[in-house]
Amino acid sequence: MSAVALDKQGKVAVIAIDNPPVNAVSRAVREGLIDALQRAESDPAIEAVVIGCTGRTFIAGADIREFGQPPQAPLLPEVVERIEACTKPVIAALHGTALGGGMEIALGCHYRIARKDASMGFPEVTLGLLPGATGTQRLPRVAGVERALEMMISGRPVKAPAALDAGIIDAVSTEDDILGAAVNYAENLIAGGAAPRRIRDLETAPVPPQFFADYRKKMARKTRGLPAPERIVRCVELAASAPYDEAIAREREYFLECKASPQSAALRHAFFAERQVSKVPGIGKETPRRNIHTVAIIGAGTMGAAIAYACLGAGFNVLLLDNDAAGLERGEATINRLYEGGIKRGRITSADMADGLSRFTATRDYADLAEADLAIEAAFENMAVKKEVFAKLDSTCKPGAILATNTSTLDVDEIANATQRPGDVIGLHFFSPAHIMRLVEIVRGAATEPEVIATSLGLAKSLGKIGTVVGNCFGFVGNRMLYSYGRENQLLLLEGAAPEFIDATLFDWGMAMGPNAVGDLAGLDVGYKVRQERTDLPDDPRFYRMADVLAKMGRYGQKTGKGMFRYEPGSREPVPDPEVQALIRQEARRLGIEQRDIGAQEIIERCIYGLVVEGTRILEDGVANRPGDIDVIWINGYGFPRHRGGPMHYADSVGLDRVYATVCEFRERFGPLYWEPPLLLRELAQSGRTFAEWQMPAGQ
Ligand code: T1G
Repeated sequence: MSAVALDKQGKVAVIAIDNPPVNAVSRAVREGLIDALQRAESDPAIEAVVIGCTGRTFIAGADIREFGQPPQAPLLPEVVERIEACTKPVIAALHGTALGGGMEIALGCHYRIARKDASMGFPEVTLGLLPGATGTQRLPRVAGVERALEMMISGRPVKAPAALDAGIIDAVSTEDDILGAAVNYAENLIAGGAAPRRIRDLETAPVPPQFFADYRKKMARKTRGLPAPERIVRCVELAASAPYDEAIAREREYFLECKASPQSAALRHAFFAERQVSKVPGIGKETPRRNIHTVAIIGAGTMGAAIAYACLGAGFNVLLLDNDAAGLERGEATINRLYEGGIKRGRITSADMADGLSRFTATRDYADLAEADLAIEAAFENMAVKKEVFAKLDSTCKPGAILATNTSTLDVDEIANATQRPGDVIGLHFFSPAHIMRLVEIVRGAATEPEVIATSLGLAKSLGKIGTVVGNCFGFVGNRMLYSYGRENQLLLLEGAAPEFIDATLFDWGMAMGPNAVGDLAGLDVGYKVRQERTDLPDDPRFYRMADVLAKMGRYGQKTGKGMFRYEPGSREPVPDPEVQALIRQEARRLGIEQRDIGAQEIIERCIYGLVVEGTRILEDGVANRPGDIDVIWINGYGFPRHRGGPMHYADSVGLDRVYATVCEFRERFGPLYWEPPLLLRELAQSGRTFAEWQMPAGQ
């Protein structure tokens, strides 16, 4: 079946693209478009042409899957120019999410009409690219330099009414049938004798000379490490200063540079990896899902209240239980505060708040949870407390209710076995702040039913989060790897690297925050308590030594005004503390560690390869379904730089042979306790394969 159909309605030709799921502009679509346009243009009965799409959206972009292959003619810029050169008026009919190459096709048309609920934009920068099919030259000509830069550098779409105001489209239709509305629009153009109107013939409105320099300064912090934003600015400068054809040639050159960049490869990997995570072995479209209408959250602390707020925002009925009256009040106050903050930032309205609170109930009585479809325990991180809560839930909640724990490290099977229904028990590890962080680790217990997993995946999607299914081990995937990353940080401190240098090195490398600043933010007491509960810590007095020393001194971090760093009252800015430096030297002496100068490269390799080695072990243990899932977890839960693709993709980009050689060197220098190379890493390195090519062995 052709991806492009040509139909005639009176004097109007209707070209309809049908390339599910999002009408991406594949090669077949590009060929079909040119062919259909050719036929419409040569048909004397036709006086105008409409280009639209069937299905849920207008074209959502070039087909990203083609980017890994050599470009295939006809190229998208050629298709756009061909549309614009048409001698008859061409009208774009926009609905759904008209994005990237789809918007470039729309701007190649002579007129544009959009359904009122349509959105449109240029998200290429989120893939490390720029609009490479004349978008950087057309958008500034219709929307102006500032609006064009804002849309292309942020990648954020705008709704149809805003696009109309900006001059990007010509009309907004309230009709569902946008193709029909576009045909009517075309008929009116014919009746009015309208001619083709080409954006390339417009001039870009001038901007003050200093504008671009100021814009570069403004965007620098947000776009560090990324080549595409700077090239987008250069293209827009050309739109305001150079002849169209010269500028288009440079746009193509810059696009190819971006497409070839490791950053774009990483961002495209992240895009697809985030869509792969929901494909879980043993869970298919045929797996039943349980209906979730009412969610009970047990524990009204920071996490519980934020989870409750997220569930309210997703339209669920929510019960919040805490056995402590003051704690429950604090939880309710937190939810109100989150609503008020959302209203202040314009994210939600007061009607949303009223609607949410109408579905909210606070209680101290487990009996009120009897009809909940899902209970999420967010109580104190202590096994005895969790077992007590689950025993109560087991005896209270209706049959078929899902019982989830928000534990970040504890054994989900042990919790499940505290109930008579282990098949209904699962881990839903939210990340703080739970209403903002997109990641949820869905921890499958040994007994967890497939439909409970499938329902949890659906819940994550309803919450607008990325649910990654992981196995049950200490720390699951994210926190298990965090121990390797944190361990190396702690060892580097004892060996002589200053905390502020470690943090600056990893921040400059791309991490959202340095590990020592993160420790002070989370609270060194939190990690200390978890380590006290563990019975499987390495027999190594250096393991998290400084974190323990500081925690025992009451130096918890921001919450106590000092931890690894000092904090001025009211400030969250970490300040190096000579007292900590002295403490580190003292502990190093006690441990017989001779301190030395340590360079940035060693810091990066030891912390990041520490993640890669642990991630490899996680794959060997079958705790993650694929390397991409590990990447998704670390990008969305721990601030790993998206433009490096996650730990496993990053290792592939370095080359597993090089990573393996470095790990072997670390084993020689630091011993096998932490640096024994996993067999899988050796096998992949020695066979010249990548993590991306690796598949979980069947049945694991
Ligand atoms: N190419 C190929 N596949 C795509 C795709 C694309 N552009 N967009 C989505 N898919 C697949 C996706 O992998 C998934 O596949 C399915 O469609 C549903 O997607 C030259 C260079 C449109 C808002 O960046 O933002 O144009 O997992 O789960 O949540 O200048 O998809 O089912 O097998 O995300 O409803 C620019 C990317 C490209 C838009 C829909 N365009 N897509 O979200 O569904 S570069 C984009 C999205 C470009 C030109 C430049 C979202 C969506 P599977 P989904 P959704």
